Amino acid sequence: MTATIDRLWTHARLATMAADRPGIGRIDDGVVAARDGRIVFAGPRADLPAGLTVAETIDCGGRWITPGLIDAHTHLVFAGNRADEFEARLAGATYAEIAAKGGGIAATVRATRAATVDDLIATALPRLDRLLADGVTTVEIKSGYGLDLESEARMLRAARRLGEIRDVRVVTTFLGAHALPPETTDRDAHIDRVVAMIAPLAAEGLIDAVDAFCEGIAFSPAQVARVFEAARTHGIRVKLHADQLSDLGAAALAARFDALSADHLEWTDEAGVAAMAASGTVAMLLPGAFYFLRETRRPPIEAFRRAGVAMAVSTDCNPGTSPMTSLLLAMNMAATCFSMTVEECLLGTTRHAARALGREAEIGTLEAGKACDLAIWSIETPAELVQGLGALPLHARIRSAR
Ligand code: DI6
Ligand code: FE
Repeated sequence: MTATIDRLWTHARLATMAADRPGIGRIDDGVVAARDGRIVFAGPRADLPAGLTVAETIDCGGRWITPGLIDAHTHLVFAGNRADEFEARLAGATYAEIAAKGGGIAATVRATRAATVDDLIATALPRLDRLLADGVTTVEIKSGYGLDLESEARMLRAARRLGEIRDVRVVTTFLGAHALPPETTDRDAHIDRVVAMIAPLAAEGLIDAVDAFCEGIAFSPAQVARVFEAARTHGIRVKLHADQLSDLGAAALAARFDALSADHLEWTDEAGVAAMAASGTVAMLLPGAFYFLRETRRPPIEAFRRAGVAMAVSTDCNPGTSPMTSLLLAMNMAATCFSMTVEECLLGTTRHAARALGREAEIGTLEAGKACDLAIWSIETPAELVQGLGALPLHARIRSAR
């Protein structure tokens, strides 16, 4: 414990989300102390060491403090929009029919390829700002609408720049194996190109993780495995869009490569759950896409609980299947659509989301040593964060306060 601290938040109720207390780690008369952007103490006021020199004290007036929220699965950077496709689906067209006519992901690829880095930043900023208004301090952003080296690089550069323009931690994921680009019908040839993109993108510091879409309409387990082998060669961790629309054994494939997370998981079977439990792979649940596509098959939440698989929740913000820019709303959908508890939703956007990004040593809980990323809420009880539909309960957002 350092004798001097920069900022001390007092009269707060804390949800530390730390594993040393049950549930959300509730502390009723809590304080958080920070120095050089790091938490040096978070706990009951009575346990705060005496004799500290405090530069600034902030009275929270009984408000709640949680770790800054983490949106650990987004496609935030893209150009254009697909509102026309939404209207067509309302009139009866299916996602597959729209894709067959050159819509769907291909439409976003066309718009994104035509956009400059500045264009991509300008269109992503309002979405990012909406997420920040929900107390998000870390956001993962995937590529995957460029599908050639230059366009993927532009997306990832735009993502990195967003983290400089706004006070938010950005984690980037290369999703070159998202869809087949319009110039080819040869899936294996696209995988060859994706594999070859990893080295130059990694050399430019643009890749924190590698992702793929394992699905009948996207890439097979064998094709995904080739991408993951290449990622492994470069020492880059992987994650996977797995078992969203059908069961290809994708969750087990992710586990075989020690994936940080397997995502979606509506069709994951018991073997997949067991494999994820053994590898410590996080189950990333994305109720926005489930809701927006009016899916009916729910991920095996009860099996994840029984097996002790950590569950995370994110927006999956994307123009086609989850045009959602509220992580609080994603939590509500996880509760209403997937019957997750309030505690699971909150852990799923803090401690477990940090794990899904491989950043659990840095963020996700209020504990000494972690970055001082805080969300301060004008609420009476944490359940309000999950209950609201479009509410804006955030009082203040602190990012690594100095
Ligand atoms: N799964 C999805 O739901 C999105 N990507 C993915 O791999 C769809 C993205 C889109 O339609 O633009
Ligand atoms: Fe996604």
